Amino acid sequence: MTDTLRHFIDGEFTGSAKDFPKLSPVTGEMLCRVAEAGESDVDDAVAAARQALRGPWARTTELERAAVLRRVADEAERRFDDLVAAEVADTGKPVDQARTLDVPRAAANFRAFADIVSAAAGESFLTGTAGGGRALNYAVRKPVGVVAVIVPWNLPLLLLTWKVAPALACGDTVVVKPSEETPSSAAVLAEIVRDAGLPPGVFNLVHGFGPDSAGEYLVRHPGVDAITFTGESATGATIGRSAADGVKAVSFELGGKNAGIVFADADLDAAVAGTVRSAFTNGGQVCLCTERLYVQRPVFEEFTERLAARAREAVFGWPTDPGLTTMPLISRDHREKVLGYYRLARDEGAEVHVGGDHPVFGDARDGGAYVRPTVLTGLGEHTRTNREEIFGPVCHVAPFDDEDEAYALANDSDYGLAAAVWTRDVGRAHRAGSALDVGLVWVNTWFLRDLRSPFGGTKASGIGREGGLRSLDFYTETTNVCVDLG
Ligand code: NAD
Ligand code: 6OD
Repeated sequence: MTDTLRHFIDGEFTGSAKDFPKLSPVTGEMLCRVAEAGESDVDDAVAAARQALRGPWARTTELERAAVLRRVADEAERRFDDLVAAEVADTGKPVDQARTLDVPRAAANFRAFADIVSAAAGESFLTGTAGGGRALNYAVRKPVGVVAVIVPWNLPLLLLTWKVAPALACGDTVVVKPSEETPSSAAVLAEIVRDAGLPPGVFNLVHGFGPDSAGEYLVRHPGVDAITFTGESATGATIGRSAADGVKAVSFELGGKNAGIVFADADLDAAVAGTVRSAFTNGGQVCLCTERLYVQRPVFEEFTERLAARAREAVFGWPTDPGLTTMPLISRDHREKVLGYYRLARDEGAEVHVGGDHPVFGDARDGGAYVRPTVLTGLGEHTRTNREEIFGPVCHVAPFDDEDEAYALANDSDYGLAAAVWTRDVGRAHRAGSALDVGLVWVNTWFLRDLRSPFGGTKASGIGREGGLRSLDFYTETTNVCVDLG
């Protein structure tokens, strides 16, 4: 791949005066160059999106838009291999994972929101009037307008389509900006929506960075009505300030420092296997990953040793190899950050049971961004290692004695995204759901998704919820109509 990836504006692929290189996380070699949008490109994309709001798209019904979304899903399935290739090239993730998680979820997102918008009921109330008659109140959902969709690099296509699908279902138009690290699957998606018959200007794509680049130009653009953002909490705060100036609606899905809790009554085989997934999937680069694990004291040592043993067996390879349990981090910069946390953990007094460094392959992968999965113990709750999001394959394990202590430890965080609880006690399973100050609690599982359910975080992990009807609430404006029936 040596071409320059271009923006997609008003139904056409367009370039820019500036571009930047995209490097492979597997080897560090250049994969392609990518156009970097300047202010005028972002102006063009927003203008196209605004214009499309006044065109045929504005006259579509919910069922017509649902039919378009299903065509997009069909087309995504037809382009399955292209999407897998794009996602694997940009991230270095195992082909097996892209084929079973990332790419199927793109089609599923379009189908789910086609169903959700088709089935959504309206609201109406009969109201008494002063004269003894009746008035009818009913709520009309309208598109919120032009939505800026800004997403990160860890699950690029899954996260992009998670926002584009409901926005289109609601009749909005979008300008999307994928991460500078993962431009390729978004470019294939532009071809897919075009070929599925989406009118020009409804879906626009600009590439570039955040500050002083496409991201910043987009969020402060007066033609943008709403911003849906997934990424770091600090970036969310910056975008929030800009959104406040423009009085724009925001939906923020931000960082996590998620707890896992393993009670002594748990099925330990399932808890170990589940924690291997929750700590190390996607190289630990999932906002929902477990970075703090609390294990009830009677099983603490056994559990820690079993988790470390599984991490020691980590399977490295090339993305096309079967059976991989690892992948590179997204970039050398991110690898430096994660290795910096491995050093910090040692400086803060951690015992490193496994990992804490990077593998050496003796081949081209030494130019890539690999680190070893890492299991730590021995750190206090207020160390930086235990408070800051690392976003790598690393988990600190600490003991607890009783249920209240477990919840207190888990809740003692600036973040509040997700928790994974392992227990056979049904009452405790439900108590955990209420006691944990997070947006998502999984019991005896992790990252099991129903796209109709609410998704999002508390505290520094986000603002608002998406998923199911929550997404329809964000991607629409509601007008209440009150008619005096006499
Ligand atoms: P990031 O915040 O650095 O970047 C995310 C996106 O924002 C990128 O497209 C980037 O170019 C853009 N951006 C950066 N600065 C900007 C600015 N000033 N204005 C406009 N756009 C800007 O995040 P990242 O490093 O790409 O992703 C990792 C982070 O994302 C982690 O913190 C992770 O927890 C979080 N995340 C959260 C969720 C969730 O659902 N809560 C999901 C995935 C990832
Ligand atoms: O499953 C989803 O819908 C979702 N938004 C997942 C986020 C994963 C974070 O990295």
